[in-house]
Amino acid sequence: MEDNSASQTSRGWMVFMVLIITWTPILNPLSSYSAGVWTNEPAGANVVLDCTFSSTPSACGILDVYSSAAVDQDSTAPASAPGVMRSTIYSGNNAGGVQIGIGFPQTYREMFMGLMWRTNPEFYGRIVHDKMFFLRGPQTNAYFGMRACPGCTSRQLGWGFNAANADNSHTCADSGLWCYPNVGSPAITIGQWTKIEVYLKSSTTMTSRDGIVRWWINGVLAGNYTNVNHAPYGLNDWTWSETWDGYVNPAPSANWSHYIDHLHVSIPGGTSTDSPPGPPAPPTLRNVTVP
Ligand SMILES: [Ca+2]
Repeated sequence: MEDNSASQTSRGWMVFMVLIITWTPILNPLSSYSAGVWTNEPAGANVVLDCTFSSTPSACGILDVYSSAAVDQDSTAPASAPGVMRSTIYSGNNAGGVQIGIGFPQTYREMFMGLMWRTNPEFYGRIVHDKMFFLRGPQTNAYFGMRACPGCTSRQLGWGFNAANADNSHTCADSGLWCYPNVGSPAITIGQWTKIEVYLKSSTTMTSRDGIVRWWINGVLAGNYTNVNHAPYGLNDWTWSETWDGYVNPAPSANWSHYIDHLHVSIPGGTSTDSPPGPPAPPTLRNVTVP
């Protein structure tokens, strides 16, 4: 015989547990960001910049070249609400936006960056790639941005080259000028907050094909190249620039805005001289006593 009372009790518990599981994310929607935001940051990395944009970029030591960054409030910002940095090109203009950046006092062989970012829903985009931020060093230039797809709601984040002195045509598309996400295809959605993480390792030389670039979208690995030529003289610069400086054609018919909630830069592995490996250390000579 079935025990109806026991069955009713267990069914009641099951309904209760389902409700708890169902409602927990709604009751605490941002817990995954508040604890361990940068989940792909190498362990032990030394933080050199952590900016909440609760005030101007300069409050974090970031230069605002044109004094055009706006400080807005957005309670939906995932990492450090409500302060956010806004960069806008206004409807009908061929120029606008910001150039903000920071140069570190020394160069590093590796660099990690975490960025919490979104556009506004009205963002349409250029007929060329929409440049966003640069991670670079002396005599090198490369950027992350959205592949050209004006008007698309779903966009692809890739790595592009801006310097003629690095040839990556052996591994990247468009004669080495555009590196697609080659692992996964997590898209970014216009208007929605997105967590972008990047890890870079300098190549030994401009032709050694042993540099590394990886990037993650909302924690999911999107791109992983381990044979690039980039930043052989080290990494020491983070810059955000849409390069909206006079050449946006056709001009936008609505305001286009980028928002940055939080920027985090750290140096994995310290300043190890073995990253990438250099020549072997000179041998230690010892006196040998012959009996
Ligand atoms: Ca913030």
